[in-house]
Amino acid sequence: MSEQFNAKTIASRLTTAWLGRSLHMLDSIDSTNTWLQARVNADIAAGTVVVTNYQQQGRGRLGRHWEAPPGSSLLFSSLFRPEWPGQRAAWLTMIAGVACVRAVADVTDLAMRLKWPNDLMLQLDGTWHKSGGILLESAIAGDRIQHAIVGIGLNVNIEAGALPATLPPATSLLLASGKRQSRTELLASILQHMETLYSAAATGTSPHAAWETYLLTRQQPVTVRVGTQTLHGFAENTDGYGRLRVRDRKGALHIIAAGDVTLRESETEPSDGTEDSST
Ligand code: BT5
Repeated sequence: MSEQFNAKTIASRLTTAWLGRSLHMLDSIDSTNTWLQARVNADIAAGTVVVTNYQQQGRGRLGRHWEAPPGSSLLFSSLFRPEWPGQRAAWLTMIAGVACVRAVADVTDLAMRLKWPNDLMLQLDGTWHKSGGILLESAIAGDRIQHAIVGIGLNVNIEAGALPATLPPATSLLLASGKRQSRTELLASILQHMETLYSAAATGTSPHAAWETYLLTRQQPVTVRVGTQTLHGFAENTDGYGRLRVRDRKGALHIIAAGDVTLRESETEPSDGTEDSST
């Protein structure tokens, strides 16, 4: 029997002080990020969370789609009004990533890891698969973050045949653990970890050190795509704002704020440094 997943069951498991205490559960919606975006200038409280069973237009970064069959996944967004310096926006992605890793460890016996900048990864048959993603949308005025909407999509109980055909390959907690998992327990735990990490960040404690310990994308050969540019190099680590530090084979250091990364098993790819893949 599938678990009850509604506002009442979620509220009954919630341990947070403020995150998710205002919670909207909608059976079907275009996108939880879009829903909050449309209301952000109204008098909607920081800590508001919107959850859905199905998104008709789930979004990834750069206009990409997020796909999940009805009732299979965690699909939710949280609103924050941090008023932190703009450079710290990536802290919210870090907070969400660390919270997911810790919640998955609490509720299941799986060791989730993170792929820069926003992927939630699980190992299946010895290779890393994408099991979720984070979509951060923030508004910065002057040097301050006015608001930030943190959307999380986590593949909980998606069966093999229902996964989107993607690169990196997709998986779910069900497939990686061999059993169905409770969306309610996972959501309550993610929100608790996010609240704890956010409260620490609000008083100046960066989530960066914790985030980096879970990051697969360091001390690794990588290929990074930023727009039409492709860079082959070695991901050394990240800086305090979450930017990836990649050393190319000529020894030059590239500091990358946003892009897509492929982990490379070995240094077999051609080319040094950057190339333009648009030609
Ligand atoms: C992300 O973007 O990974 C961020 C995904 C955030 C989704 C949540 S759901 C709740 C909230 N409301 C929204 O509308 N969005 C957020 P990106 O790094 O751009 O990756 C997108 C790519 O992931 C797609 O182009 C596909 O290749 C792949 N993909 C789509 N659905 C997937 C899934 N269920 N599992 C794994 N990969 C998927």
